[in-house]
Amino acid sequence: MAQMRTILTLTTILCFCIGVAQTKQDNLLRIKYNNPELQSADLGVGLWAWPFAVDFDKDGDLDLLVNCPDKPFNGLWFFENTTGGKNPVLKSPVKLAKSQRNLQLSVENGEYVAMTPNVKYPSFFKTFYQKPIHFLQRIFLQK
Ligand SMILES: [Ca+2]
Repeated sequence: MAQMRTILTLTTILCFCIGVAQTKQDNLLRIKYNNPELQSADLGVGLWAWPFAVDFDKDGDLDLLVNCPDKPFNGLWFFENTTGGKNPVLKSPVKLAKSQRNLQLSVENGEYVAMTPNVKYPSFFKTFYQKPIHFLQRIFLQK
């Protein structure tokens, strides 16, 4: 009886998820690549690109940083948000630094911090990959 209840619950959850996904998909409009009706350009960086919405220039709106550890545009790229608001217009990218695989950003004490596996880069927007803190070394030093 418990197995039957579990199967029924899982089936209900699955149907709900499919229904929500279908509803969201129906509201989306696919924009054709290189659409001449759009007054914008396509944004392409490269393989395995990883976007971060952050206020890099500290002007109050979210800019776009894209980390691309592969080809053809290896690097950490800054797309400045020039308009703010819900439909931002981004400037052409500026390369800020080299890329790192598995880069993640977070905020610590009001400042952006970057991390890769076992390494933390404090004050990332000022120093990028300088002054890394290796977690394994810190653990060994504390023994
Ligand atoms: Ca900004």
